[in-house]
Amino acid sequence: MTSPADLSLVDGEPADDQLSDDERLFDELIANEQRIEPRDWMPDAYRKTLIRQISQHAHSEIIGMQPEGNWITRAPSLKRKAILMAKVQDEAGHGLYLYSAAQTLGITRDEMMDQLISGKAKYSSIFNYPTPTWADMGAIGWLVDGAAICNQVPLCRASYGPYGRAMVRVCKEESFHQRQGFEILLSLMQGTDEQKQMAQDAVNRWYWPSLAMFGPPDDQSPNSAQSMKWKIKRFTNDELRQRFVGMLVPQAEILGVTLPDPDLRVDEETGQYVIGEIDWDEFFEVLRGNGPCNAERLERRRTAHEDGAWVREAAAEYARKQASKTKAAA
Ligand code: FAQ
Repeated sequence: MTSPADLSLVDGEPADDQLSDDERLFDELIANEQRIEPRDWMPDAYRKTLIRQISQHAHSEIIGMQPEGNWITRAPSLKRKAILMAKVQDEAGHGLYLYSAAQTLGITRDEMMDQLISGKAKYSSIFNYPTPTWADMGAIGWLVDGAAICNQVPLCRASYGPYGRAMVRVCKEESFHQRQGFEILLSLMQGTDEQKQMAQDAVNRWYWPSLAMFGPPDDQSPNSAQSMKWKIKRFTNDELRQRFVGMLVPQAEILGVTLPDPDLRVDEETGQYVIGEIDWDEFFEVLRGNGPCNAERLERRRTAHEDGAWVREAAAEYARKQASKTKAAA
């Protein structure tokens, strides 16, 4: 007969009496919904997963400034410029909180930046699509920030303290971003026929990529199961995607836009929305670096990094002088 301890070995996990005190404490904290903090012991794989997810998230915020940054000088009024500039600055702030959260796990900012500009690191697929019209600013706010909120509200309860706490403020700001996008689309939908068409075209462009943003379907998501056990992720990619579509449908009705999915319907038995087929080939191509704007986004990031070298040098020199003044005064 197989004892429960043997069964857990079959599962690939050590039996309880083989766990070290550190491992047992870690498991207890997770089971009791308590937070893991930077100085706590944690399994190597947990640390690596967090560094992977948090750094990718930070890179997404930083690269995500580009599609909208493209419109700051061309926004249709001073008010729209000011709002867009504030939004893009918020994304920079989110990137910085997230880089700081990742640094608490033992990776340096320089290492993360090298991974990004060398093209080794992933960042969200969504930021590799172009923004040809002003209506794209509305569609990004409504759909991309909307998807980001759906994905990130559960991350406020992530088991790693610095990540969960960073997410609280990020979500508050994303919620403002989503409303400003909705309001841009609403204004356009109350305008001329051309403006209405421009809004609908932008929704058509961003709808499917925003659904893909939640990540591959659950049966092709290698990281989900373990991340959910560790309570980093609280829902699977498909669960969140489903929730997002349920949120969009009534909002699309208010806007008067059509979601470009002829197969979208409610399943009568489950009451859940059933969506058409997402183009996963396109998604994986974007991840391989072959999306419409991957090369341009990385090139711009590289140039910005090189152009910013003198700022980093000046800041380091300032810090050095301050430190020597403090030392001399002591
Ligand atoms: N793009 O096993 P899973 C924003 C990768 S911030 C690129 O399911 P996981 C704010 C994934 O990394 C948007 N790669 O992975 C804003 C993994 O590759 P790896 C970013 C993707 O980690 C708005 C592989 O596929 N948000 O929008 C994508 O369990 C407007 C297998 O996937 C976050 O990062 C993708 N879409 O779940 C800014 C949220 N999806 O690393 C400016 C935090 C998957 O094994 C303007 N992250 N991959 O080589 C997460 O919640 C998770 O990491 C997921 C992926 C859900 C993204």
